[in-house]
Amino acid sequence: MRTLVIIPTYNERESLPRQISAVHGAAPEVDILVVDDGSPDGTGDWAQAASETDGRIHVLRRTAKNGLGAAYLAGFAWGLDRGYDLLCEMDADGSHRGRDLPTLLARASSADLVIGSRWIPGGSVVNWPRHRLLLSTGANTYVRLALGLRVHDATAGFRVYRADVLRRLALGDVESQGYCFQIDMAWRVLRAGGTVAEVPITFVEREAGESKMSGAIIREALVKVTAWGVAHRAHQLADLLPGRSRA
Ligand SMILES: Nc1nc2c(ncn2[C@@H]2O[C@H](COP(=O)(O)OP(=O)(O)O)[C@@H](O)[C@H]2O)c(=O)[nH]1
Ligand SMILES: [Mg+2]
Repeated sequence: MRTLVIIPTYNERESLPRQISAVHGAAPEVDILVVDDGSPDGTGDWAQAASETDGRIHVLRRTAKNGLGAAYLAGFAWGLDRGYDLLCEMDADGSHRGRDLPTLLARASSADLVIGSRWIPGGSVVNWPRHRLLLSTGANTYVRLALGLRVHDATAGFRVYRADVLRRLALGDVESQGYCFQIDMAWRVLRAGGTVAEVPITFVEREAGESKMSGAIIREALVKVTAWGVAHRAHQLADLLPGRSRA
């Protein structure tokens, strides 16, 4: 299986070298694509230099900070064009441990999407402040209620997709920019008839650099999930009305 680990970066100069070593330490055979959005701190320059000495490292340099969703979509297109079988998502900041990657990759033999989950037995979060724990558990509860999504960690960003499921999705229609992208993608995989598996991971809060989580990102997720939920429930209700049946 040819595997590509996509790492989106914005100002991760300190964390990225350690993340790449951790990934290659645990899975030496995988290729890595860094998708940098013009980080002013030189992350893209570092990645470019690293790619010139290690053939497993590649860089996609974009000019403006356009959000996590757009960075991943560009990374998926790059990887699908080059025939990778598995496309992974991982953060640059050390939160997703290299040592958990082989477990996710192994599980992808029997699932279209594998999520590294904090919220199933065996999963955990290290060093998160209370407000981040509440945000994550609250968001996941809301997603389950609004969309009926049977996933425990729908916002998780440590994932493995089988290339064939990504090819079946209309990726050009995905508009989610921030972390809502993760929910959007999990829901699309399930609606396309794909299978989603979760494996427990230990998520470790970053030691260097800053989180890009913001009020705008939270609002985008809340507004979008609510709109999708209303449309989904209206559709379910319409199916129950007399004289209406599923085609
Ligand atoms: N290319 C790109 N990467 C981003 C953007 N926003 C966040 N990231 C990266 O996405 C990953 C997760 O972001 P982070 O700020 O750690 O979020 P948190 O873990 O939820 O606090 C990190 O590797 C970030 O550098 C963006 O707009 N563009
Ligand atoms: Mg982080």
